[in-house]
Amino acid sequence: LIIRPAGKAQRPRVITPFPSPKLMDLPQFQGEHRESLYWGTYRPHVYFGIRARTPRSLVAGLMWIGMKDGMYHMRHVCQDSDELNTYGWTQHNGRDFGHQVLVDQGLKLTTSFLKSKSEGSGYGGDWAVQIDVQTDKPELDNEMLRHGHLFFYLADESGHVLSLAGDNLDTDKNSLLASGSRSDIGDWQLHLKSKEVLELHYSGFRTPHIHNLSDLVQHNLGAQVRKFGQMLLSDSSEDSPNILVFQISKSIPFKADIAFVSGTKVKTSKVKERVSRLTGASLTSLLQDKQTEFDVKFQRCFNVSDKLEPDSTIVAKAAIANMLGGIGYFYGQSKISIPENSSLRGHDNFISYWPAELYTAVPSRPIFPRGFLWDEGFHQLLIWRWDVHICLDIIGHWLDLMNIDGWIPREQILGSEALSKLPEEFVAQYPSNGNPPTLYLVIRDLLDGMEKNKFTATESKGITSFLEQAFVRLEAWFQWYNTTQKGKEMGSYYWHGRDNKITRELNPQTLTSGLDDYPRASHPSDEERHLDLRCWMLLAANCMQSITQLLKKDNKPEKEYGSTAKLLSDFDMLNQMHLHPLVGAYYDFGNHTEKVRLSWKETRVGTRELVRDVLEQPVPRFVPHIGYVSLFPFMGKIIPSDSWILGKQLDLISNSTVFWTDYGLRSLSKTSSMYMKRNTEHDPPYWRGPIWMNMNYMILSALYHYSKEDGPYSDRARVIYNDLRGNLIRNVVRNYHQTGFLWEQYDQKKGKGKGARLFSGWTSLVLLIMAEAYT
Ligand code: 6A9
Repeated sequence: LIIRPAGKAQRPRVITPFPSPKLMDLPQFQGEHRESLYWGTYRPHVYFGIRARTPRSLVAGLMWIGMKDGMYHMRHVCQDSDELNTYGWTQHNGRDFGHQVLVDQGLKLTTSFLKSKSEGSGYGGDWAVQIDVQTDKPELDNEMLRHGHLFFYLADESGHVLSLAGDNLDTDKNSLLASGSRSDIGDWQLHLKSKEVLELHYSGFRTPHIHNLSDLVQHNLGAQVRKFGQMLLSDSSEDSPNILVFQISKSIPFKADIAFVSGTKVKTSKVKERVSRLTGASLTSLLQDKQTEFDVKFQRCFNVSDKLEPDSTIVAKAAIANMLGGIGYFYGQSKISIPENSSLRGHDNFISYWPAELYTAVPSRPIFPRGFLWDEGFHQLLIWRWDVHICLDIIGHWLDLMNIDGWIPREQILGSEALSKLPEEFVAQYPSNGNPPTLYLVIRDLLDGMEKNKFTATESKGITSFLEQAFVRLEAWFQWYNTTQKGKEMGSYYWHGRDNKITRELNPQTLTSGLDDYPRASHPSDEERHLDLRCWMLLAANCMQSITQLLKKDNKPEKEYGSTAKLLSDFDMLNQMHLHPLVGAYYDFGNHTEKVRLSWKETRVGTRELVRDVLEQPVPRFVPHIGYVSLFPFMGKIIPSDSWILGKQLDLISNSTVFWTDYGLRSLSKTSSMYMKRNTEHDPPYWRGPIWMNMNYMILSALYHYSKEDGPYSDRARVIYNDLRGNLIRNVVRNYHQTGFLWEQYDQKKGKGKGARLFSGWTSLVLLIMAEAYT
């Protein structure tokens, strides 16, 4: 924070919070709601981790020793390089239960999580973890598969001291491992129980840097190996430890139950009863009940069982379970880039946003374990159908990140654990840059759901009072886009912030649009008209209009949104600005030439670099690439159902040299000059061919819509809809069973999963496709 020396000490505008009551202060998010969501598996970046929704929490987690290429490796933070055969939640309800399976070569771990609030529990209740260690290759003479080594830790982020139960831990006699005290939950205890005799060791550390936990444990073990030739923790502790690590070793198979109980100071708190309820046979049976409950709720929410093969049902459940199990809680300050000429610029070229909490789902636990604005809208399409209170809580957190200008930073990298995942140059957020306002997509869905009586009275009341309080923020958000992203011509918009000085990119990226390297005008300028943004604005205006109607706001804003919506859905105007009448396809407009290429040049003596050659003067024109952007008017259902243009869109979709593949619709037509072209030496094609689930979902939604509209194209839309839906489901299911994961995108040639794996963000929309639940 920058404090001005004299006069009014004023915060720079960009880091000034939006001046209206926060959504998270609404009564619906206090009391029981808040307490019921206190503890959770909110550390999606580790294989198994627990924390509370509070800035400096007591956190718990699991490590184990795995083996790769004959070497021992510590498993802790989700990493592709660990090459687990599979991992992820097979069941999770987002609240008090989750069941995860991890297969690491021959080792099979199951981690089950359960919360329970009973008489005597402290704030947030108690929780338990059952860890089941098995091997499916007992025949192998492999030390790793004979002995399992688990490391379960507790760490207090606020530095409180954790007390070890004793130097000689003997869980046979006494299950207590550790205890402590915190202001949020009172006194607490950690217990370990098992039917088997476990070998137990421990180490204690004192450090504020809990994101280095893997290193701490590895160093401790390394030293032990060197001294004694044994992979066992040292059974010693630094003074006043705030981290305790317990090593649990036993020949495989075995099971260990860990129970965490709080509020233990009070005599009558029935600690013993609670621990025995949360361990052993009782825990197993509680977990079984929760499994059944999950299955019943799954059927109630998505109603897919009669539509699916058993193979697909497994994937369907993994999709929602991983979406819910991937929800995280983060706390920290975004870094905001400041322009070069700004007086705010000190020795750093960024300033910090205010410290903020974010409760959000994440696109990918190993690769992108943090919040992304436009991804979140897609995530919520699934989540509201499961638990609308969780959905509102997440949207509320996002809207509370809005600054006084109505801007919300796109990528949320909050806290040291999140920061440790990526290089510094990727951290700063730009206040001139947007990202598709997909939260309007969810809100429209919620409004629609209320109209169709999909919610209970309490739920509807919750949604309405949420919107009451959110209204000013949603308005400001709309205004931010409508003013800062508008184009030269009335009713036109373009993604601001593209770099027009770039010499290395084949086509300067548009990260703001979410479609990163999807080809746009070759020469960024204020001449541009971006079709996708225009359609997002129509959605936003429509949504704002519906909210004003619902809340019966005075009709001035309603009229404004109504007239914007009318302007943007004017078919003739849309066609004038974006339709190529001969091709029948929709395009962006901008300063463009097709004649660009990358070639190797000697830029300085001895250095050869790949740079862009422009072989022709760009001119203002349509940008002739057919791809996802071209289909936005179709996705927005703007095209009248009897228009020949609708017929043209169906031609393009079903044409296998344009969109169609056996695995879904490709992002860019094969006929495009940028099809599968690298953007720079280091950037392979991303949105230039591969198949993405979020866009396929939107396109299916439109096909479904047009198949039900009267008109000459409804039969054709239905046929294409069924084929496309079948292709998408088949391919994702096949990949899941072959590889063990959902993937970020799918290759358009063979359908193979690519990019990030264990990408249970929008790829999970495959479940809504199975359920035929569309926006
Ligand atoms: C940069 C790289 C060592 C890219 O799913 C999240 C986003 C989407 O919002 C976006 O539409 N993904 C899509 O095009 C992933 C973005 C990850 C950025 C990370 C750091 C350095 O890695």
